[in-house]
Formats: sequence, structure tokens, C-alpha cells
Amino acid sequence: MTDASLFESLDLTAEDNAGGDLPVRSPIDGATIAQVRQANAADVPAMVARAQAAFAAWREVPAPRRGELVRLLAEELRAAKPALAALVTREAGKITAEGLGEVQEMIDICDFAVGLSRQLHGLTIASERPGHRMAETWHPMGPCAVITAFNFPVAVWSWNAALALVCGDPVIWKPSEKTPLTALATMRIAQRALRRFGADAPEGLLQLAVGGAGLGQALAASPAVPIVSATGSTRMGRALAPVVAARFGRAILELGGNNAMIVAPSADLDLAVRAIVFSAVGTAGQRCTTLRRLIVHRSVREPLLQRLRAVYAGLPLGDPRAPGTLVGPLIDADAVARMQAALARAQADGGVVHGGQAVTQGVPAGGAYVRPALVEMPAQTAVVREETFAPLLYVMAYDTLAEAIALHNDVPQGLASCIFTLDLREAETFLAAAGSDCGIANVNIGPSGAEIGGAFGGEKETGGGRESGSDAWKGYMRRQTSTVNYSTRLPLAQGVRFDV
Ligand code: UN1
Repeated sequence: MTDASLFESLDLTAEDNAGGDLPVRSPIDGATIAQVRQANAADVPAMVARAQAAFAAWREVPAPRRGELVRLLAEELRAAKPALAALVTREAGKITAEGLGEVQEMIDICDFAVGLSRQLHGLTIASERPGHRMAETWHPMGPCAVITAFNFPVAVWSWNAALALVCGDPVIWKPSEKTPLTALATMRIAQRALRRFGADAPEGLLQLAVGGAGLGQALAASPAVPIVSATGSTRMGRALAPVVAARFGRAILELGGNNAMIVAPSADLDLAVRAIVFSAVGTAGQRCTTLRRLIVHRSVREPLLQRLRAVYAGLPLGDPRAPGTLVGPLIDADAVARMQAALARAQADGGVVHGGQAVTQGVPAGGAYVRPALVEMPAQTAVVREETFAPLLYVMAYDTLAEAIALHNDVPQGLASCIFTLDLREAETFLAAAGSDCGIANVNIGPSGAEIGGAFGGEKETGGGRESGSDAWKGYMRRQTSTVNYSTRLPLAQGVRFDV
């Protein structure tokens, strides 16, 4: 399919695709596929005012009715799935299966949110006073700014937007400057749902702000935006979080990961190899959940490495649209340069590098292709403790589980983790209080590819936020505790006497 017919099928107009000042380059071949118009910090007050006006109306629409809008959004996403997935592939470089998976993740969270729209439950609490009732109610919070990264250019918006919408909050979305076109297409899909939904949905409920870091900072600084949900690098979070905190806003942060797998002596190595390759090499190593560190028991290190080296040597790499490709391009040439710099540092630290070269033969010219790297490390040096957003897997050895867990937790990030073992004691130790310190801890499953039903996020430099499933919706609402006195007396709590 040509770019033009793909854009047309997603309602992207000539005006969207040309004439703007932000060039959109496909990582597949470096081609400029669009020139998108940008907003800037000066546009933020008007956008926020529109969102505030939308909030005044939307918070009064009953939550199950708000859920109906999200149900329609899921229907429109189902209809647009192949086209939107193809655009994700074109703009972000994901292989076809992963582009489709990303849109499916959007559909899944919408379905989840529809059910949730009838389950925004609060507690009732036993009052210590006679004739009194205590309860908590969850109320809409206000406009929610959603700042997303290039690597999940549409799904992360949907995790936030589907919840925010049923919770009664308008959304202002600032996508990555590297992937504004998929964001525009997603807004067109949402507009189809809004049109079908009708007049209950106020103008300004869902807005898009394409632009640079200044735009994100302006949203973070606005006191009329009570929630700022930001996904991206720890560097971005470090710049943004103090701005939100300074005005007592709520930040939901999902930042860097440096995810590890412990492979124990009893591990099913067939399973482990498949999980390692998917989670280290999938999405060309550009998931926040990507497997970056392998901590292997010394007794299985050699056989595992042998198998991995064989699989890595034959990985089908190239145009992500071609059937059979498993490794597409990195997002751009800078990402390749950062990977090469990390490999050089690892080598200087005594690492033995397998693969990792930039690839220009047998791949589309102009794209940023690399052979995934395995690096045998003698120790967890400084470079291993950093997140390098590329298919770069460090391999280290351990002797005791305690040593493996200590190594595992000795990084600044705390997103996703896993252990491969058939030993119940080891598995439970890894999941226990003194085990993995991550927000996600799996057994016999890799660290990436989470379902939407669980809360998603992690600790330490990952930022502590939770998005997606479980009770992450509470992050998008304000909790109100109410005590109602239906008696004729006024007893005070804690037995305080105050007679007037
Ligand atoms: C991300 O990389 O920012 O668990 C999100 C996963 C996906 C989401 C990744 N469901 O790998």
C-alpha cells in the first residue's frame, strides 16, 4: 500500500501531511513521509481552557454513559486496526505483528474501561459514632495531560485516555515529536467515535498537541491540568516531575527500565530462549520493558549462551513490513550511535560483544538497522546500570540466588523483572518482599509484553506511576471521604467533649 492510500484510509488529509514545520521520517528508509504542523507553549492556555470547559460538562455525564464513548472508540479501533497498525509500522518501524499488537492493546484497554465505567466503586466505612455513615466517592479530577514516547506511539495514549474518559477527565495528548502522524490518525478514529456518540461529548474533550519539550513543560506547569501522565526517559521525567510537584499536581510517571531475567539451574531452557529473544530483540529492543540484563546461573551459562548465539546469528532483520522479519529498524541514526557508544564502553569494561553492528546490506537504504547484541560482562559496570534503548543484552553469571537478586536490584530503575526456574522456593523468593524490587515480577515469562489487566509501571527511577489495569483508574479521580450524621446528636470523634 502506498503512503498516500494508507493516509487516506485513516482520514489524514493533505493539510495534515504537508506544509507543517515538523518533518516525520520513517525509520524504515529515512523517507520524509509528512510535514506536520506544531503547537507551542503559547497555545497551551487556550487548549487548557477548552479542556476545562469540557470538564465542566463531562463530569456530569454518568460514568456508564461515558463508558459508551469508549465502547464506540473500541469499535472504531477494531475497524481501523490494520490501517493504524500499518501506520505504526511506517512511522515507528515496528514489525507488522507488533504494530497489530499495539492496536490490539488499545482495543483491550478500551474494553476494560467500558466495564470499569460501571465499577468506579468507593468503600463504605464503619463509623465509630452512632447514627453516622462514612463513605468514599471517586469524582472526576480534571484535564489530564498525556505525554507519550515514540516506541508505543498510540497504545500508551489509550491506556490513559480510556481510563481518563470513563473517570470523567478530558485529555490533552502530547505525542513524541518522532511519531505525530499515528497520533493524528488516532484522533481521527476518536473523532469517528465522538460523532457517533453525539452531543453529550463536549468540544475539547480529546485534544492533540504536537510539539516539542516546551509544550510538555507548559502542560506540566499549568495548575488547570491536575494530572500529568508521562511515559518516556528518566531524563524527561526528571525535567517534568518537579514542575508538576511545584504546583502540587499529580504526576503519573512511567520512565526508564533496565529489566532483567534470572535463569536458574532448573530453568526450562527452551522456554527461556524463546522468552529472551522476544523480550530482548522484539521491537528492536525499544520497549521500556525490554530485557536488558541476563543473570544466569554459572552451571547453565555456557549451554544457554551457545543457544542464544545461534539464534541471534540467524535473526531475520530488515524491512518490518516484510513477512518473516523479526527485527526492524531503530527509530533513527542517533539511536544506533548511542548503542555503538554503549557497546564500546562495555568492551572497555571487559565485555565480550557478539553482534551489535550497524547493518546496511540487505535492508532498505536510509534506515537505522543494527544486528542485536549479546555482551558477556564480567561485572555489572556503570554502562550495564544504564538504559540503552536498543537490542543490547548484557549477560552475567551468578552462583547463589541471593547474589542474583542483589545484582538484579542493584540498578537505578525498577520496572519489569522475571525469573526462569522450576523450583517453587526460588520462584516465591523472587516474588517475596526481599526479592525483585520491580513493579512487574514474572515467573517463566519474559519481562515485556504485559497484558492490560494488570497495573503497569515501576519503582525507583521508573517513576512510581501505575497505568492501565487493576486499580490504576484511581490515579485519574479524586477521592472524597464523606461522613453523614443522620442522628439528632453531635458526638465528636475520638470522644472529644466540646459542650457549648
Ligand atoms: C512501553 O514500552 O512503554 O509490556 C510500554 C509491554 C507492553 C507495553 C510497553 N504491553 O511490553
